[in-house]
Order: sequence, then structure tokens, then C-alpha cells
Amino acid sequence: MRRYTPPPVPGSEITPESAYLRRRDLMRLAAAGGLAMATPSAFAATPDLAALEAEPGGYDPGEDLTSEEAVTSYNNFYEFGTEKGDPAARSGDFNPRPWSVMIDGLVRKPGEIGLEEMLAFDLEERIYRMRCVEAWSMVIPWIGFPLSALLAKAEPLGSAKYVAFETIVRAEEMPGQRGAFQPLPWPYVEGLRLDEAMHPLTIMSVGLYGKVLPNQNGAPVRLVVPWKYGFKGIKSIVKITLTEEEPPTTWNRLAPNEYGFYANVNPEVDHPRWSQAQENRIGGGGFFGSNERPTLMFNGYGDEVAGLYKDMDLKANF
Ligand SMILES: Nc1nc2c(c(=O)[nH]1)N[C@H]1C(S)=C(S)[C@@H](COP(=O)(O)O)O[C@H]1N2
Ligand SMILES: [Mo]
Repeated sequence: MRRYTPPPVPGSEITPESAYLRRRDLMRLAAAGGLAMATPSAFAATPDLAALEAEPGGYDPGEDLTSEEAVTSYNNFYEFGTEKGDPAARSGDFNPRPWSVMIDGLVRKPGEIGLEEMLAFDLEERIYRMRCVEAWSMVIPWIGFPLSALLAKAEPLGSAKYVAFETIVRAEEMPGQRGAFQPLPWPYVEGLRLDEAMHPLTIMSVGLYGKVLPNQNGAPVRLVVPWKYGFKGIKSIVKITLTEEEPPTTWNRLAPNEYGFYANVNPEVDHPRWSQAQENRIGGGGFFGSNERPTLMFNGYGDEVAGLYKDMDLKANF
């Protein structure tokens, strides 16, 4: 397994919120109950993400990383527009701080959890292969924590079977949410089965490339489920609801024959309008732009996740 150390962040790129704490210091403070006192503003609680090192878990696909430039400029985030360049170009007014996520539904302890509390979870860097339903892919060094850690805080009830997620609606700061043409109904919603949500590969990301998550990638906290198509990775999450019934999901609602609830990466199940057998690695540097490669079942994470679906027909449950 290849270890990856994030590149050092030049001083000029370190955000002006200069009261960064090193992660270990932050955790020590949190453990000592001193976090609130030590963090007079929301910004001060941001740990030093650049200092995180890759965990030698079984996650790093050992492939070349997609450049930070591509990861932060070729995006899908319709709240800022439908062109790939829109999220980077049009998200400057979005202010993701302060932030909190409401967790409710079938849980013993519903309530809001602040971003600072999430940043104090045990953050790790994980390199994941990502695959969009549009047949492009990237390899991204995410920083985040297991979603299971967050759900555990709320103590899901035995009756909970699914987890529903909701993105913020804030038309004043999200140009894609205002104007005559609305590409999607808001809020953007997504869902997972509870066992998928609790799987250790499923993370909530708060950063990438050793930095705080850029607005265009879903600041301040977004879902990453590496064995599923990208649209499951809901961004800028404000609400998580534990449910008994399968929750609606934005793309499935819009085009149920094209986008299923499961959305597991599957080269054998084509999108009705194109094949899913190949993918184009973004910025892969191939000669004459030829970065085509075969798509792997479960995006290559089959050893870890195939068991979740062992009795299911994956053609019917696409
Ligand atoms: N709220 C919200 N989340 C979203 C989307 C969106 O339009 N709105 N697009 C999805 C799609 S289709 C993809 S491929 C990924 C892209 O994530 P990235 O831009 O960080 O690579 O975000 C997903 N999450
Ligand atoms: Mo996507």
C-alpha cells in the first residue's frame, strides 16, 4: 500500500484564519474539555489538515492522484450551476461557517452537531478512486472521518434502516438556486441503507489535498462513498435523518430509469444512454487525451463492500 504525504502548504495558501491548531493539540484540548475556551471563533477550531498523513488502511488505490487543480475546477454542484466550471467560478459568495448538521428521525439523541465538534473527530486522510455516472473518474486525497462516528453520537434506534441526507438551500449564496431555470428541485437529497452508511469506507469529508474543503467540493462537510457513483456524494450537508423507509434521492426522482437508489459502480449495468464499462481518468496525462480505462466492479472496492449486496440482484437494484 502506497503511503501518501500531502505536499507542504506554502505559507501564502494557508487560510487567513491563522489560529490553526495542530490536530494532536486539538484532540488533547478536546479531551481536556478545553476546546470551547481555546476556540473563541468557529475558524479557530480548524485543525491543521495539511499535517495529516495517509493512514496505511486498505483504501489507497495506489494510482496517480488527480491534480488539485482538476479536483477543484471540474465539479458537479448544481446549486452553483450545471457547467463543470460553474462551482469553482460561482461559489465565492458561499459562506460555510458557522455550520451545523441536524441529526433527527429514528435516533435516541436527535440534535444539532457543530462543525467544530466534527473537526475534533479522529480525522484521517484517505485516497479514494471516485467515479461519476458520466464516465469520468478521479483519485482524490480526502480528509474526513467515518460517517459511523457521527451517527453513533445520535444513537440510531433499532427501527432505523436508512439514512437520508439533505444539502443546504441558500439561494442568496448559491446562484444555481435562483433565476428562471432551476436544473433540480431543492434541496438536493440523497440516501444510503444504514449498513452502507455504517461501512468504514463511507466518510464525511471536511478537506482535500491537506486543506479545508473548497466550496465547490461541498464545504464544509460532504459525503464520500467510493464504491458508488459520484451523485451519492451529497455536498454541504445540513440534515441527516434516520428512517425506516428508503428515502427519496434527487436523481432517482428526476429520472428513475437512469439513476437508481443504490448507484453502485457497475461496469455490467449501463446507463440507458451510454456504457458504464469504461471511464476517462480526468487529467490523467495520457497522450492525446487517451485516459480511458476499464471500470471496476464496485469501483475496485469489491473486497470490502460486495458482502453488503450478496443476496441482491444488482441489475434490478442499480
Ligand atoms: N448538493 C449537491 N451534491 C452533489 C451534486 C450536486 O449537484 N449538488 N453533484 C453530485 C455529483 S453528480 C458528483 S459527480 C459529485 C462531484 O463531486 P466533486 O465535484 O467534489 O468531484 O458531487 C455530487 N454531490
Ligand atoms: Mo456525477
